[in-house]
Amino acid sequence: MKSISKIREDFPILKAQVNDKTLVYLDNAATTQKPKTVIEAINNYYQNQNSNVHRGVHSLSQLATQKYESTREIVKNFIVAKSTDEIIFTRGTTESINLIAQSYGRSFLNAGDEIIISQMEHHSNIVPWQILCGQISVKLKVIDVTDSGELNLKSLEKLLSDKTKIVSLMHVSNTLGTINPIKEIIKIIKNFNKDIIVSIDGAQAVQHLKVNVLDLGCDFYSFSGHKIYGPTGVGVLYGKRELLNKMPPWQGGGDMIASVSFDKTTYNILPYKFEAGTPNIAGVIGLGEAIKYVQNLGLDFIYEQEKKLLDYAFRKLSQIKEVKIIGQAKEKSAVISFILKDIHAHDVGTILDQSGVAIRAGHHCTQPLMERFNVPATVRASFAFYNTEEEVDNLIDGIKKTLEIFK
Ligand code: C6P
Repeated sequence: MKSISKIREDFPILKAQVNDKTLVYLDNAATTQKPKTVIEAINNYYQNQNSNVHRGVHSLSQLATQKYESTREIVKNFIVAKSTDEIIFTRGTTESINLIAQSYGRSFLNAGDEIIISQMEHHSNIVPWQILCGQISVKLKVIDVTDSGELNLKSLEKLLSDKTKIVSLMHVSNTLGTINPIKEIIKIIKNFNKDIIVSIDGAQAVQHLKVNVLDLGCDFYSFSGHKIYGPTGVGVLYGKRELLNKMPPWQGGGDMIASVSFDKTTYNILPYKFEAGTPNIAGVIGLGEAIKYVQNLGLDFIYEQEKKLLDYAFRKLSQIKEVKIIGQAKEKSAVISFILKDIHAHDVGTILDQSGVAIRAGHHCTQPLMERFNVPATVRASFAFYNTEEEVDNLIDGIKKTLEIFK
């Protein structure tokens, strides 16, 4: 197994200087850094393989198509889907969830039907459903979050009804780090009514945990490339083939059609039916490399490494009496949110930045969750396997410096 210092050499940006200090990057939940293999694959595509996919008879187009489609195979194996037909490339988690809402939701739900989400969802798993509610008069119901930052499963059981048609929940919370017991939750939902569609937002999960969509039993699973060490602007929607087959396309254009005339247009087969227009070819190729990188390191190794960092950071932060940690679930991924006395999170973020420490300060696109915990914003440190205990110490030093300044 590679040492962490060797692993860090795979990520050129980790040597960057920020405010005359070596970057301490603790904002991995916002986006992860990219290993050289990903950067090189994207470069190589543009330098040597650039061509459009699925269109050309010429060799370069066939090469680009083969590279693009090989990522679909990599993703299929990575999340253990049954078929590459079930892997749709999107711009990211946000687009994947919008696709589900606009294609499945708009076609198969009726006025009065209900969709269940939770209080901890990211805005991208709230707003697409609210838009749908405005379009077809369906209702949104919300599962509460406990004081420790876990989903209240009793609340879920109370909310399930004959009207429930979709439940859409995050696998791992970007703000609290809570790992939701998704498999158990899906069991509860499907035991209640196997026809309820379960959509999982895996934006913060696939980079930390082994995900097997068949074992989970979900109907849809979404994630973003840039949070799993791949490029921005590319993501995945997994959907069960029988559902995707009966769903209408949500965008029209090139590639998603079988034939077009002014009298009648017929649509392409899966997965192309949902990929209108020239896709993010370089992004998809980069995503394939990113997943290979993660698989080479191994998710067991990644989990162990990040758990050590989480425990260390938790211990160190708990020793500072002015720190209040928000979200203390039993199962957590490597994300810690906290507030520092009454100092605004943005001030903490600015002072940490002066020491080269990058964290996120704000509501993390989870405003209803901020309201639940009665805070306007939090400071969030989120770790990746390439972070070190020394970097956690830099964070702690920055917090102490902030406390000094605001004394
Ligand atoms: N969370 C964060 O700093 P996109 O932007 O489509 O790649 O991902 C959206 C998204 C959806 N669900 C969850 C759980 C997420 O964490 C995110 C993105 C970033 O927490 C940016 S707000």
